[in-house]
Amino acid sequence: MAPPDAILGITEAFTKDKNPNKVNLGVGVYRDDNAKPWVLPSVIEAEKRIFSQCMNKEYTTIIGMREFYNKAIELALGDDSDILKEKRYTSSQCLGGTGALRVGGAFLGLFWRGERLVHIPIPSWPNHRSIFMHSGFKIATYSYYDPKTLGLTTQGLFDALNKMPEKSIVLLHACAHNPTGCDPTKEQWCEISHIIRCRKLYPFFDMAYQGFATGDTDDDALAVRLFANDGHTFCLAQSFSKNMGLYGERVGALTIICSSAEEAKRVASNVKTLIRPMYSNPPVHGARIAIEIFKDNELYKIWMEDLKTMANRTIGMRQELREKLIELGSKQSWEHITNQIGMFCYTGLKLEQVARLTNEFSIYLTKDGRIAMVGVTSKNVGYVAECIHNVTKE
Ligand code: CBA
Repeated sequence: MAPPDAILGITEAFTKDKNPNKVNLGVGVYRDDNAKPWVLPSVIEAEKRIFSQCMNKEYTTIIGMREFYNKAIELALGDDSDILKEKRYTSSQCLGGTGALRVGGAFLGLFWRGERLVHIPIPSWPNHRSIFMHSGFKIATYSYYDPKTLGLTTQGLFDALNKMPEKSIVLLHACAHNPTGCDPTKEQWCEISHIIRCRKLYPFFDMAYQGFATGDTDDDALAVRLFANDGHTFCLAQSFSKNMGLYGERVGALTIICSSAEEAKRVASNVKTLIRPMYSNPPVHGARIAIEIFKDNELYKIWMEDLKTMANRTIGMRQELREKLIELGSKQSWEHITNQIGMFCYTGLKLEQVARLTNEFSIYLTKDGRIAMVGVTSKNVGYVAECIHNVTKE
């Protein structure tokens, strides 16, 4: 038997639990204040429009729908991007962010496996390691987070980048780092870009949370746009699972930024040869939803509001959770709960404390102490705070 998945395995355990107070803070999926899945109003309207058009169910192309992937990359780079004007890129519709990472990994693996290492931050989303291993790469790690300060280890990160062998692939979380919720500042991103250029490293951005960090898609694209302006070539995996709430529809995009339009054509031809034997072509429904939202100004505005609704509810819950812990008399500051951004809070809870939360109180979270803030609601925040206080007081 293989072990259960570090994140999705938690939902399986949660489902079996009979405790009426149980709370699932494992997987990063947004919940409304009644702890129910939330279908975005923009998505509901987009689906109505799709159904009214009685579209056929034909296969799309190997790399999916042009209207989708062109708008996806525009969202990431901004519509005035030189890369787009010069056609120095190739994009493909993929199966969520995971699919985009996997196709990108396979493409790089075609040429560089055995030659180059993929460097992943410590900690990172556990699937990164598996995805690049399955793409044929050996994995190395780099310093990112300091458990003592519960924040970014700026110098540790710069030193690690400076020591990487030339031409290494560096996996970077574009925004709302999972699991820590700690992102570099603009100045730190500038320095990261500078080191990456000097060391001739190859960046691979994973952008699973655009719009989820600050509630603003442009602000969250800061790092990717900075690298684009600095002239890097890189891979970018985008997910629309979180920001459009299209989890099970599997909507994502892979873009490979190239040094010329001519190179981009050659890259695109190779990407097609990888996707065809993997899954032939992507599903159409979820991407059609995204297209409806992208192409209509009114719907787009509703989507932007939806994003703010999700981001603001999550930020509000961070505040409440911290206040409740202080009210309960916790001696710790819990400042990091409100300092961190995105879907998750990296609580700093130890393995034994996590085990107690789950075994004694039916609060489910990942073993590294990460809680999905998006699963905390005004109804369960008191219970979550009490239980965290219970396992953290001496
Ligand atoms: N990259 C990062 C950094 C992620 O956190 C996730 C999702 C993905 C995959 C890519 P998609 O569903 O579009 O393939 O996104 N991570 C989780 O939210 C969860 O969905 C999480 O709880 O960590 C998962 O698959 O593990």
